[in-house]
Amino acid sequence: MQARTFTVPGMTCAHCEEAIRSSVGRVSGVSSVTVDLAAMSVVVAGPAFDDEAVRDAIDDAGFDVAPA
Ligand SMILES: [Cu+2]
Repeated sequence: MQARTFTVPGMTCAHCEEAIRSSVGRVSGVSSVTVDLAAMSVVVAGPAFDDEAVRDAIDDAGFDVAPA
């Protein structure tokens, strides 16, 4: 099991949250996506996933990931 927290400052509402959840949820090896709008965080967990693929999925949803 692997978990990473990504900081995504551009999320403002439930639609943003859903867009991220749906896009990141399709990444291979991801089993859960937890979005916290107030904390601007996206916590991704799963058996094995590629950080870069998650970043790309967040990007595809129309959001920028803050540099770690
Ligand atoms: Cu929104």
